Amino acid sequence: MKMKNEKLADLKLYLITDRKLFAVQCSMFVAIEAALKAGVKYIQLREKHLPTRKLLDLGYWMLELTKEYNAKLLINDRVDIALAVGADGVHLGQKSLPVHAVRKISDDKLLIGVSTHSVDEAVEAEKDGADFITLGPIYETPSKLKYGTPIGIDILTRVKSKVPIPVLAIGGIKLDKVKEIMDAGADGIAVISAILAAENTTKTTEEFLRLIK
Ligand code: 3NM
Repeated sequence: MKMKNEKLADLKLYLITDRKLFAVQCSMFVAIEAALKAGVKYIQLREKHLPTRKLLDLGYWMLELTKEYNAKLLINDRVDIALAVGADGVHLGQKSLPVHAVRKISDDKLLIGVSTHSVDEAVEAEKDGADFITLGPIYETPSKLKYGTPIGIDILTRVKSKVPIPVLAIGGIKLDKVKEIMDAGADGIAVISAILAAENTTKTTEEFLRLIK
């Protein structure tokens, strides 16, 4: 447990991938590398609807890249891919395998994050043994329907009073929202578009890191 808490010390800014924001895959790598250079320490490979072997190859690539910058790689949903590539962890959705089952099949070797969208889901994830959670969508996201109605910032305070594990706010977060999110008690922030679609990835990432501290 101590080792896991130490590992989570850098979990302030969690960058999530989305190949659909890029015309070609190599541009995504360029953006991710810029964010890593700027200091991001946690990346989630979240590429839905890719054939398993393509995802595996992408996982190997991403692991090489994140290792170069001493950052952690978590794989969305796919415990099998996380274990096969030797990733640091897995990020589970509400329909993924539950945390206790992942702990069992991974021999407790993976860091486990869980996406939550309400106080109940947050409490449940913590009870089930999650190392950290994301909570959202806090604001409107570019694809509203996919992530649901915004839940607002007040829920961060309520969840923080009930769960001791790190809570990262997610959903529609841009630089101008960081202060109110951190003031509401979040431990950090998870983003896709604010960094991956930024004109200047390096500057934006540095600014996020500065504001979160
Ligand atoms: N999960 P952006 S919101 C992947 O609420 C994801 O669980 C969410 O993208 C949740 O930073 C979201 O571009 C999208 O708004 C985050």
